[in-house]
Amino acid sequence: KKVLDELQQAIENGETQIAMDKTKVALNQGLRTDTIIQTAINPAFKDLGQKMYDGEIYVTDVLMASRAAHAAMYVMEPILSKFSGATKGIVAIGTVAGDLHDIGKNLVIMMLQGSGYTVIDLGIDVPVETFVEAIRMHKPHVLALSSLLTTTLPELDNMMDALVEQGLRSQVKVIVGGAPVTAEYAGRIKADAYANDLFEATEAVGDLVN
Ligand code: B1M
Repeated sequence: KKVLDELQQAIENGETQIAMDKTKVALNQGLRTDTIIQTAINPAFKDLGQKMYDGEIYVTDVLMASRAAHAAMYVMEPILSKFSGATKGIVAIGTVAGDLHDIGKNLVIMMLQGSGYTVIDLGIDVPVETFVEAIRMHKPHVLALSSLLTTTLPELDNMMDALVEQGLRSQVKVIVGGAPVTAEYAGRIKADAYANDLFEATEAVGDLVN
């Protein structure tokens, strides 16, 4: 679809207004949010990641693109988060300490909310202590941890240790995700689940609360 190519391009160019307009056009054409995410937003960042790695673009370019993507996501938010009814469970989510990436986490949040979960978003660069505090305060069924950097992966392990040390391990299920996280890693640190994308994340949370 032409409009999805244009949306991808607008995101890569950091053109916020165009990204919002193209998202509206795509929705008006009857395209589904998951199609928009998978066919325009994800490829934009795959492309940007490669260009960033190759040194063809700067971090500031990626930051501009992130703003455009957030704007596109904001247009889809009312659809992704639309749900009425009793909550299916509480999920506390955050990006681990030292890590500022939140685009994927925010997509996961929208999808979870749209599927009927109450989500407590602790934001980015979240220290282990804050997660622990949130578990005590909100008693979530699931703790969802996002890590996008290989350098912050050990934070996932630290979090699992903290849960055991604080006597909270049996009170909460843990799901981990983010580009460098693998099912193998999740198994090694004894997390309860791993998800590769927002769809898997929502399905896995469903399994964990039941
Ligand atoms: Co960053 N960055 N970045 N960056 N950045 C990566 C991750 C990188 C792979 C790029 C590269 O070099 N090719 C690389 C990491 C290398 C590594 O660790 N091996 C990298 C680097 C190096 C850096 C900096 C160090 C760059 C610098 O300053 N020199 C710096 C670090 C800052 C920090 O965090 N301390 C940095 C900064 C940034 C920006 C701020 C510019 C920006 C982030 C803006 C923001 O998030 N608000 C940014 C971006 C955008 C990226 C790339 C290009 C795209 C990430 C993204 O949003 N993807 C990324 C390259 C790449 O991934 N291809 C890159 C789209 C998003 C929808 O996908 O986040 O994977 P993703 O989320 C998916 C799944 O992973 C999963 O579901 C999501 C939706 O399907 N998922 C979960 C995610 N969390 C989940 C949690 C779950 C379940 C599933 O439950 C718990």
